[in-house]
Amino acid sequence: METAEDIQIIHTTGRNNCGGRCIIHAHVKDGQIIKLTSDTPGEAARSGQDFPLCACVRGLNYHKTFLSPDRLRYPMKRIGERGEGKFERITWEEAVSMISREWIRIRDTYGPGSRYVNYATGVSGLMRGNELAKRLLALDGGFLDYYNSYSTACIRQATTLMYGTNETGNDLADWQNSHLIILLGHNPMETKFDCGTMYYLRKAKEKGIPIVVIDPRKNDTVLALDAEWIPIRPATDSALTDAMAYVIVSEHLQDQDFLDRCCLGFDKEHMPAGVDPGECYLSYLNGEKDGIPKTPAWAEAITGIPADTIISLARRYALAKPAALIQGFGAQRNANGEQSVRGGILLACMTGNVGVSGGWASGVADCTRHQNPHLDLPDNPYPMQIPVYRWTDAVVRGHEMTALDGVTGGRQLQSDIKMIINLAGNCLINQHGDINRTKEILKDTSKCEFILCSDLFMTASAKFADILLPGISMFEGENITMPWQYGDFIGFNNKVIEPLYEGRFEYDWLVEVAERLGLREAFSQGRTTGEWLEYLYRELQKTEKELPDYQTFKKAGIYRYRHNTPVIAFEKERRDPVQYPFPTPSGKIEIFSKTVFQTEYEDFFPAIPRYVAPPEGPQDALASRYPLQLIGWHTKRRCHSIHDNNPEMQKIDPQKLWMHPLDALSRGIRDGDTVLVFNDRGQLLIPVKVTDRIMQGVTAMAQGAWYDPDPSGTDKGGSINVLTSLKTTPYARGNAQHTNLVEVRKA
Ligand SMILES: Nc1nc2c(c(=O)[nH]1)N[C@H]1C(S)=C(S)[C@@H](COP(=O)(O)OP(=O)(O)OC[C@H]3O[C@@H](n4cnc5c(=O)[nH]c(N)nc54)[C@H](O)[C@@H]3O)O[C@H]1N2
Ligand SMILES: Nc1nc2c(c(=O)[nH]1)N[C@H]1C(S)=C(S)[C@@H](COP(=O)(O)OP(=O)(O)OC[C@H]3O[C@@H](n4cnc5c(=O)[nH]c(N)nc54)[C@H](O)[C@@H]3O)O[C@H]1N2
Ligand SMILES: [Mo]
Repeated sequence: METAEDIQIIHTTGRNNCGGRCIIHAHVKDGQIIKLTSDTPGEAARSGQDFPLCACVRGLNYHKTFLSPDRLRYPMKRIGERGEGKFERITWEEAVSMISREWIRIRDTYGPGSRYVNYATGVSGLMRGNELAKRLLALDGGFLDYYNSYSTACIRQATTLMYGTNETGNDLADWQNSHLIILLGHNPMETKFDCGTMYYLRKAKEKGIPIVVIDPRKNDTVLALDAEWIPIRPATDSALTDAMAYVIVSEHLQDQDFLDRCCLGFDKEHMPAGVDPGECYLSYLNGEKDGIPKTPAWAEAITGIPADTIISLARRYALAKPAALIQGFGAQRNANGEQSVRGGILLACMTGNVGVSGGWASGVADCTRHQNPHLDLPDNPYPMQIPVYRWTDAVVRGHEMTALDGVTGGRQLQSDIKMIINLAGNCLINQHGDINRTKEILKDTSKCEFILCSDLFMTASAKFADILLPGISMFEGENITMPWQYGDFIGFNNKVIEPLYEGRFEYDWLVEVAERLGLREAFSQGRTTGEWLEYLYRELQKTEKELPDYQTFKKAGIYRYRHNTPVIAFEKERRDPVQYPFPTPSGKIEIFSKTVFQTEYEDFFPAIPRYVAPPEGPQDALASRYPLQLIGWHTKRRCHSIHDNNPEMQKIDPQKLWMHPLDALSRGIRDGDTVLVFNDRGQLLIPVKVTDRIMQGVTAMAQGAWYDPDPSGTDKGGSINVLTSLKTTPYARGNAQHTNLVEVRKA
């Protein structure tokens, strides 16, 4: 019989790139994990917290994903063509020698700017391979760095453009004070940003606060909250916000006092000096230059939302006082991404919902009440950076790239990328855009000469490695985990079991590479991973006085702060914008940006929030050949590409293409049929789910499925990035992976 003494419970937290960071209790018997449980409402209440940091179905299955027998077992070197997936076993000693040799050769041949560490979020902990590799490269002469993320390129840059900061969120508990909540491109029932969002939305619902979801799909959040659903054509949100603005102005519902005191560029009377006042937002809205007033009828033709619905939504939002228009990241991973964000912020300003309880300034809405621990990078001697989504460009034509391509920190890159370090990431292939083009670029070993990967599995990216190393999972080593935007806690990964096979944490072999470079001491400062964690925790304790001692924290696996100051973003700026200016160039919220007005971009980017018909949007001429819009979303069954190889997770939400019944009918397609989805970039096979949960003219498939091409190059895995484009957005140079035109036919 099993007794409690046989079973040891070790506390840990999730550490992939899911905002959830749930508490995991690992039940261990004879060195094996027998099950995982999580935080409960009762436990949370006992420790004085409103809600538990509770694992979802993925969290409770982490061991089944990460300890699967498909794990990479030992270091390997490529023997076939690059990307073919043929490898031969080598020793760790050989691996470290080969890495060091290539590292030095490439540095000495092409210079530090030829070395690049790919975006990678498989280990989103304090100690993570990609950041540690950057640390070593910085000590060794430098590397080409990136800015932006695949997550929030447009929303972060657009929020800063208007408010001068990303700290635009109230605390979530404040939603209880709203009279109306609008979720724009947000599906928190599936996409965890944290454990609080759904808790507080449910409370709002119970209180009777109306909730509206604007999304091309009737997403799981609509169902979970029994919310109102307004379907919209993808990449047209800014046409909706323009028309709502039009209604608000026509009916004199705007908070003119707030606009006059706090904003720049709404009307002619509040424009920056030296700019034609006719460039203001109101002139655009009334069609003073283009002759097109941005009426609800105008927006209906673009967004597919009936004019009456737009009118009623505008009135409700303007009159609710206060109301919260909350943006997810879905509408900004779009070819019109910056504008969708700016449109939301504009409406929050017009309705005076900024700086008030129950309101919401919109934008990315960070609300940082506690600092996270962090490992400082030494100064990078190579000053230039590229937008992250442009790394494939930098492999092909880096030496030509300039500010027009989004290069910062210098005039022009000095080199193409010749070495890529990809540790715990699948953005080399699976999660980056246009897989066929990316493969073609990476296959050519005369372009990027050396690719180093570390992962747990033979992913699509791992297959492109020259040296492929086995990592360790969250159960096999220590780390500290940090929340996303509203966490108010820090977590600890306790070591639960010994590393499987020959797996090693990235830091441990990087120290050996450092040794070969003569940088061991500078790199490691004599610390092991565990010693770094303790050191960095103690550094944090200097400012976060509430933190318990290290051993207590470690044993509990979590610390949740008890003292959180209530935050209403921009309260003082709203009250007294003269004494407390917004951190923008003008000190006001910049509805009109003079900086943008005076800058040259590769593609058109206006100085005001306004709809611009995007490439591959519904109005693109390409729609005559590829008439269906295709978006992705982040499914509950995966964290990006993680868990796709876990059969238990496959059952939860089988990979399917969502298609409206009328679009299916006109193509002779029936529910369950396998279809071919294609455009000029590629094609894939996938079963269809015919459903009225998606708007007519739009199709969708969850992002993250494992790319699995047949010999002719047709993907059988339902991996959306076969169809996505590498074209970046005009201002942020962000990834528009939700903006694609395709056609679908029965296979
Ligand atoms: N379960 C799960 N949770 C996750 C992740 C995961 O992979 N799995 N990933 C985490 C990470 S790293 C991130 S960055 C976030 C991602 O969070 P988000 O980017 O917010 O998630 P998405 O599912 O891409 O998009 C949210 C919603 O936007 C809708 N949408 C798409 N295009 C448009 C549009 O043009 N307009 C409007 N109004 N809506 C649109 C989609 O249908 C979707 O329902 O989630 C995090 N949480
Ligand atoms: N079309 C489309 N593409 C997208 C998105 C989209 O919405 N649409 N979303 C984008 C977003 S928001 C993001 S954040 C990126 C995410 O892109 P990635 O950061 O590439 O995310 P994952 O797919 O989670 O890849 C993590 C990798 O780490 C490995 N891994 C997991 N745990 C460990 C570990 O402990 N050690 C080691 N060594 N490896 C580990 C996993 O096996 C996996 O290969 O994808 C982007 N790509
Ligand atoms: Mo992300």
